[in-house]
Amino acid sequence: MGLIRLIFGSDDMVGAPQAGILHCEVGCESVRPTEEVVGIVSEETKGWVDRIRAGDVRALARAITAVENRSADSAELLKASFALSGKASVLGFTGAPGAGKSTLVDGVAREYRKANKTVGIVAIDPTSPFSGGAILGDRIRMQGHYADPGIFIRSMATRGSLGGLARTTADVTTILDASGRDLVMVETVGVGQDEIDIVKLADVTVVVLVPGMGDDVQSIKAGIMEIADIFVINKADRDGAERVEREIKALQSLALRHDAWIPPIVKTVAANGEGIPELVAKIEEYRSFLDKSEAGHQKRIENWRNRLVEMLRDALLERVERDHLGNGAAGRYAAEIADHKRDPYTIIEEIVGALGH
Ligand SMILES: Nc1nc2c(ncn2[C@@H]2O[C@H](COP(=O)(O)OP(=O)(O)OP(=O)(O)O)[C@@H](O)[C@H]2O)c(=O)[nH]1
Ligand SMILES: [Mg+2]
Repeated sequence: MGLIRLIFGSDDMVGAPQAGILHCEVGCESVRPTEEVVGIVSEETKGWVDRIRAGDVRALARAITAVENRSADSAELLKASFALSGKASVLGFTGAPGAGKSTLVDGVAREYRKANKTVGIVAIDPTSPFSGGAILGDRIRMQGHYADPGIFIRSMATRGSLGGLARTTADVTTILDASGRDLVMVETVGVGQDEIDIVKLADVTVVVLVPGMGDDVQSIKAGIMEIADIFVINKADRDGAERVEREIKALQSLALRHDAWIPPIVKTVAANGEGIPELVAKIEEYRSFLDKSEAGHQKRIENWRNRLVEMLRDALLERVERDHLGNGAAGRYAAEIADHKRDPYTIIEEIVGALGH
């Protein structure tokens, strides 16, 4: 149990805030920060977070950029934001390029807006160096939302992502969550390891397939069966939707899940909104399944176990690079090893042994 540096004005707080510091030993889960972040966070960061919470879109955009660039102020910002996060539902959408993910995300966002829910969208741009067009495409398709402050859209390039794409996406999600959005949707292409890591962030993962993929369902089955909570067969206006459905069902009969949920299959025509209300209903059904079954809590614990290890790996490596491998040291070690003057095992022992000193 940690020290929680927070808060004023929460109803269900355990104990009274003492100079802004609350020691939490039992029932920490019920401690929900609401209004202000205090403690070791600087006044400047506090003001920044307050502006984000108040709906200042520029402050939010600047925070996301800081996190993407791992700029010096991002660590403090994330600490402050984390305390305020954990309330949004995170929905992941993944599928092949052009499957209609952006159109679908757009439709789902509109549907949630009807219920007055606020939405943050992170679209991960495909890795191609020529993908400027894709970002633009997303912007144009989603531009209908631009006038609506209830929807915040951010495209993120996969290239040049510092500290790993999955981690950056996770941190951006934390910022959007802390900004008070009810939902955060993450769109990512494909089912490579990176994407799987990204959707593991999500409470609900929607895998988007389209008719005419042929053997593709087969070839990506390991990935999609592992991550899909809901299948969407988009472009159901085209021939072959039934075939894709049969293929998914066949694979489902072989797949094992840790929980009792059988991922439903929803057919949509995202381009004209058909099937979107049904999809939202399934998303909500799964969310309440997660709440009722404790599976959601377990899923979050499991995700954090993985993320913690990743974060620790990044942090340790960063530190080793800074303290032990700078000023050409890495090159010197490498040359010594290549020339058989020293062995790498001893060098690693020395470096690791020096950590913490
Ligand atoms: N026929 C048909 N076309 C659709 C449907 N949904 C989307 N499209 C079209 O498919 C194309 C790709 O849609 P996007 O939403 O950009 O797909 P995406 O999966 O986000 O694409 P990337 O992000 O580039 O991987 C667009 O031209 C859409 O208008 C649908 O249900 N039926
Ligand atoms: Mg897209």
